[in-house]
Amino acid sequence: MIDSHKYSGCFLGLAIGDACGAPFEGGPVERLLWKAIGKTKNGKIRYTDDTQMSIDLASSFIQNKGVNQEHLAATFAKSYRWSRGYGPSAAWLLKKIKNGANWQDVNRAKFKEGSFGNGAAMRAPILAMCSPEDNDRLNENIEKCSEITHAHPLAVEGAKLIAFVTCAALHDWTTETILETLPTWCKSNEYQTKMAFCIKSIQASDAVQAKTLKSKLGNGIAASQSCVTAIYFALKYRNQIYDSMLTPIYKLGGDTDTIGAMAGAIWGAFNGYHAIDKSKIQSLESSAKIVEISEQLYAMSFN
Ligand code: F2R
Ligand code: MG
Ligand code: MG
Repeated sequence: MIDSHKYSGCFLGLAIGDACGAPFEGGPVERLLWKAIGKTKNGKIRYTDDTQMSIDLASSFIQNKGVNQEHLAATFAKSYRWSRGYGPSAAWLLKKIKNGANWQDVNRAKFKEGSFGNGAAMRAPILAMCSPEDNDRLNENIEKCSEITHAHPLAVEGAKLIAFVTCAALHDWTTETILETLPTWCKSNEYQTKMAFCIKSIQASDAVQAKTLKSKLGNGIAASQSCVTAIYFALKYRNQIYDSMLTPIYKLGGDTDTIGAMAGAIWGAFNGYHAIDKSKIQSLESSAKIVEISEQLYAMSFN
């Protein structure tokens, strides 16, 4: 049985990786904006769309005792606020749903195959906590939850990779076993090539230079430019302290909050709640609510 603290570790790892990474995300304009809106009135650090959509996904799953696409789409749309820093296409789509559109009519309206952004992958760790013992259900849930906002095959494949590695971390798989299994989880050439480099780099004794990581794995908002990068960091730093993983992620630049969120969730699933610095947890907005939701997800899976 999985230790319950791995659930709160996973969710807080995601939220803190996101909130602490937000001031470093994107270019000068985004960074300046986050300087202005990055703290709550009582001085807590604000999380972004990555955590908001994860909370929405977990809450909808708890309320419906499973995935209900209509309810989930409405929940995402109800929570939408520009100040959480959503991706442009996701923002457009959620505003349409908020104004009465069916998600099926807008999820492929901007792009023929849907969005390939990392928006489905950044919330995928939650699905690993929803079905930790049932791979078929997990696979099906990822497809259903991704489709609403990120129907593109590369977005779904990225979400699966992040969820499967989170699930392996919840079950304490060895790094060796994860590295052996990772290639079987990659379907497209794009992910296969990146994963081969990721595996070699994790096995190497030295850390890879930031410039090389950026060019070989990526640091952008497309799922194929960020999911493997997050997996590299989570596995390379699994036995080191949380902050020592976040620092090089943020130095990489680009999609820092999302790579921090995905790597943070996997790291938290390995190491649990008690491995995260208490002052970091206290500095995050709504951290008590995040712990409470994690406990509810755990109760649904194991009680
Ligand atoms: N939006 C942000 N941050 C703003 C600054 C980003 C900065 N410019 C940077 O490059 O790092 N952060 C949040 O957005 C990301 C999650 O995005 P999500 O939900 O996947 O957004 P979206 O809008 O669906 O996709 C992102 C953009 O990718 C392009 N795109 C997607 N699918 C495409 C397709 N099939 N064809 C062509 N282009 C496609 C579009 O430009 C989309 O707007 C996270 O980082 C989150 O933190
Ligand atoms: Mg974000
Ligand atoms: Mg981001």
